[in-house]
Amino acid sequence: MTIQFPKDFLWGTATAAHQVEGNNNHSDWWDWEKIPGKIKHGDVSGIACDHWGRFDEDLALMKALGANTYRLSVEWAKIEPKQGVWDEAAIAHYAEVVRKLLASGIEPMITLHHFTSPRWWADKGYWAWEGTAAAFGGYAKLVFERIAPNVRIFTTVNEPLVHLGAGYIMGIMPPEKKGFEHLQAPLLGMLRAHAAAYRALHECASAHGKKIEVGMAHHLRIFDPKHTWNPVDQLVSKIMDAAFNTSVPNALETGRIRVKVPGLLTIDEDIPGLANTQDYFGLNYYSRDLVTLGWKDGSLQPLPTVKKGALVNDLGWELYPEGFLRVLRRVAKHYPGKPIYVTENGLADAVDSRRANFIESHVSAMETAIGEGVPVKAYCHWSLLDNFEWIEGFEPRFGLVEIDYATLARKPRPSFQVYRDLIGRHRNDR
Ligand code: IFM
Repeated sequence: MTIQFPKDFLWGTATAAHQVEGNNNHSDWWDWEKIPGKIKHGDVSGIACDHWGRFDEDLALMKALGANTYRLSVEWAKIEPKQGVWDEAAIAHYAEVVRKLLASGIEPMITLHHFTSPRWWADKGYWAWEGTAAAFGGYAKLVFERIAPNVRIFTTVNEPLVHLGAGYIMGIMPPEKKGFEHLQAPLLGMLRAHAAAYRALHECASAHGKKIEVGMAHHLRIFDPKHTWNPVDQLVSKIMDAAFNTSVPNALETGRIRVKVPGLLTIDEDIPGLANTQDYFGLNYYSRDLVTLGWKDGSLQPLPTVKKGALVNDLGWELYPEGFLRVLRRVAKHYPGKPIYVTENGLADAVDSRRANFIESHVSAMETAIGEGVPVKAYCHWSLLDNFEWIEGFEPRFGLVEIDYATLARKPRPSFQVYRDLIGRHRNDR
């Protein structure tokens, strides 16, 4: 099916500060990643892709791609390296980045928190610290006023449950807490901080006579039962789906966070000021898990597995474009009328043998959804550049553009041209 994409549809790419910029030396990750055994091959982010120093070169790549949006994160640890101390050079840098993007007809989408945190705030207890909502709200205000007064789309937190799940349940990212019992305090704190940032951004925008949209970027996965005939697997996949996919987005609508994983976790709290704090649905979609129940760390737990024989990416994640269509339909049904921005979608593919097809099949799923009336308004491919993939280090290659980490030279992959041609066919705003 070929349909007309909406005239104002945004086509582009996404990155995150720590993964590409380099020198994030006031952040929690800067210290943590240096502890032996934390990151594959002992990689450390270091200079990363030097996106900080080579932004003009990367902007030229975005222009060559024909993009009209770029989702980036600004780094709280660089902007406020010590509590209450704002770094003027960092602020000026980001303000310049925003100015250059706008001048190039590329609409910036700004994320405030993408996994990494200022060291001073980490030391106070991250999201669970009682001063967090005020601190995060103040940071949001600063970002709007000094960096992004002409930006329309803001994301407060990237993938809340991936970030908290890895840091507080699985213990594989800072602050390395392991066990479901650790989740409640940071999750509630994060939701309060989101509400504070949502308010701060909107208050600043109205004071400037601007209309903005604020939300989160939710990582939604398909959880199907491993054995479709097995009622236990059916139940477990439903539990995973409710906890991981719907608990936080629902909370931003209703003001009440409810997470239930029987025997492991029950959270049910009202958060004042949280209701109606997502103006759009930010969607990161990658893959599906086939879920079953099994023993892990001494307890019976939902276990994700990958379909036998499935086409996978270099990290072993199933490539499943049908899931993208399912997720888009579902978001449209559950949050009627809300614009959907695909804030991330991509794959690790070092030899670039699956990326072109991945992009085409996922855009085609989006086309089908739009044809059915699903209000998708943006697609950001993850990622513009190869980058530092957290505990996997630099090995996975998510970039449309290959980075030679010895020289930092950029080389567009063949799939870059495929995406460029696709944008050329579908962009309607010029
Ligand atoms: O690299 C990450 C990104 O930081 C968050 N979303 C998923 C990507 C690929 O794993």
